[in-house]
Amino acid sequence: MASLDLFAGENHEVTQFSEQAYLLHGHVASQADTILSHLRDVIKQSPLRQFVTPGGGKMSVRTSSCGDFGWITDKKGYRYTDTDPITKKPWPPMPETLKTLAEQAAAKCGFESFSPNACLINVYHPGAAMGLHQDKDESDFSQPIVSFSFGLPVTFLWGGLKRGGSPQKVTLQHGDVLVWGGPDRLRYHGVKKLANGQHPLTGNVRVNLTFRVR
Ligand SMILES: O=C(O)CCC(=O)C(=O)O
Ligand SMILES: [Mn+2]
Repeated sequence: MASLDLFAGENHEVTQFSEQAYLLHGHVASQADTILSHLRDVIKQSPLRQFVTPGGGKMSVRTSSCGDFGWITDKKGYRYTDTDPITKKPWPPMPETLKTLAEQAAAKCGFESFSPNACLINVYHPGAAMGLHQDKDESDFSQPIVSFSFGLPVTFLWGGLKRGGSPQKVTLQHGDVLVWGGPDRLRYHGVKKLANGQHPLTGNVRVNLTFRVR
């Protein structure tokens, strides 16, 4: 893992963990209070829920979305929708502050034209995990994924472009931002089971936001 000169002068450390995958340590930590309060508003409108995968299993993570599109799964498959299947209303708008922060993080990593129209909210309680998968329900893979993490730390798994092999392990802490795109856009990734813990801002959970161009 290398630190990049590209980011010299920034306060936060950056780790490049593959060709176009970057960990911006603590990058949104100072905005966490604001971001989490926006999320509370979103979740009041479109509640967290445990989706069922096409295979019939219930996901351990609790999910909602904001933006023009939200990611869903049910027996029919994985996809984006413009309305929340629970409320039957459009997904809550993506708060401008969140969109701007995600765009700025992408731009720092060389993705200047990123303008996300979907933000997936994942809330992990202890024991929740996400298996290795690709983010491939979007239509433009030239656009990166930008991911914010809050609350309890977790081990993020960074695999290859195909299944198999042993993934790299990257610890994600409160306020960390991941950006991946270009040749790394379709990498398999996931998170290990969340361990018990307490965080001053989130209690016993980890919150993850992924910003995408649907
Ligand atoms: O929780 C994370 O860090 C990753 C989430 C993820 O990969 C996804 O929602 O597709
Ligand atoms: Mn993913």
